[in-house]
Amino acid sequence: ISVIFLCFCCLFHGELFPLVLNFEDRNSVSYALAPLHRMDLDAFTVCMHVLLGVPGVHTVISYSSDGRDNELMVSIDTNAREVGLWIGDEYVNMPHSFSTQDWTNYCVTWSSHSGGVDLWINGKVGEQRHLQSNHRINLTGEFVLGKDQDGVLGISDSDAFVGKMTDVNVWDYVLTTAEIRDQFSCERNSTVVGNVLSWGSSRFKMYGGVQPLAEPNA
Ligand SMILES: [Ca+2]
Repeated sequence: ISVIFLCFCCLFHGELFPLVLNFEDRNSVSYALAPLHRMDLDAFTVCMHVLLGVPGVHTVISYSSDGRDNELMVSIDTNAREVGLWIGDEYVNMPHSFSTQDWTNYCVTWSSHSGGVDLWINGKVGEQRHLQSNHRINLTGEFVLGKDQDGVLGISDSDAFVGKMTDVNVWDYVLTTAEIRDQFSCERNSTVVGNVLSWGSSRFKMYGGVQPLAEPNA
């Protein structure tokens, strides 16, 4: 078990600053735990920069509560070209036509007021879907990065993340279009880092083959 303080990292002038998490394979014990601020969410934005290593389904971030294995989870399916979102054990898929082998910025926003879900890829929004209006997400534990969390202590090795990720942030509100584009282009203002999960100021615990990379292209 290693506990490492992650430096601020961000896309800037085409380069990624440290720090990047590297998930080399689908090793079942390879994941990271990210602390979260305990709260009830009635809206959120989750954003990330990822470089996917192999085709398939990649679980980026997951959270399970006492009663729900899939209280909050975001996965990226390169074969189906869609992003999957679980909230409160209900699922919606967000198809898109985007395809790349390069670093990509994904954001997913949700608001319980309407249940509206939006997917942003590199600062461009897709068609709105709906999920779990009037639901509240009770956050009490930790986020799992790179694996699907089931139960309080369970880690599933299906749909494991393979590749590199950085700038995984979670906010407790829906970012505006300008804020989404700011975090994509890494404008250094207060909205770049999430207030629920704060990349660069949170201490992460890494297990198995997850490695921090100082140089993302090394
Ligand atoms: Ca789960």
